[in-house]
Amino acid sequence: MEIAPGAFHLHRYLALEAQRALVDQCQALVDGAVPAYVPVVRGGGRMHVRMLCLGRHWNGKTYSYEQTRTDFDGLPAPPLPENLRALANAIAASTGMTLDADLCILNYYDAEGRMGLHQDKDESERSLAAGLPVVSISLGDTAKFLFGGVRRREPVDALLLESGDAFVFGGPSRLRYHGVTRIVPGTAPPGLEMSGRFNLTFRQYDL
Ligand SMILES: O=C(O)CCC(=O)C(=O)O
Repeated sequence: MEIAPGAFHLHRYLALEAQRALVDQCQALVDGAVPAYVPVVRGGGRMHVRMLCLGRHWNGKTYSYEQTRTDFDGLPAPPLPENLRALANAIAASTGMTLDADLCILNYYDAEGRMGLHQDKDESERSLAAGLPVVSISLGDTAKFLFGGVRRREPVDALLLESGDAFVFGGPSRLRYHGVTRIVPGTAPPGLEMSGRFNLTFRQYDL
């Protein structure tokens, strides 16, 4: 469903089996040799998610991308797995947009997890100007997601992102503000045997 020009909510895009495989993969990644961590952003605030960047690392102190986690432990960002890249590109294509994803921010939200209203604008100027989409995949507990305009003060729509949903925003919607106000505990499909929520957002840094 197109909720704004260039913004699509693909409800239940992924079948349960596909979600299960992704949950296992996400769990292995966040517990891997380069583990997820809680970023501290400029100004000193701790984020309310555990984050792992794949392909490129997003530095929460400088709001820019780099190959190693200089704001945390100096470890290199793990590569973006090919199956995840292909999935993100296919989701973008299903909305009529083109993406050759080269990075993913994987976040884990526990029952208290949230993310303030923000724009995704740290990719290259060319990528942003081209409106290359962000592709988001949600797994586990439902999130209350806010999607606003390109200025912070504009009104926001509230929608629920459920397990298996994809959300794509590109073109004229690429710089819309968005955030997560809360997680709804206990709403993950029982077959996933998980609590909390994984969210993956795929982006293409440059053309
Ligand atoms: O968790 C979500 O649905 C949104 C994540 C997000 O906004 C981000 O990673 O920039």
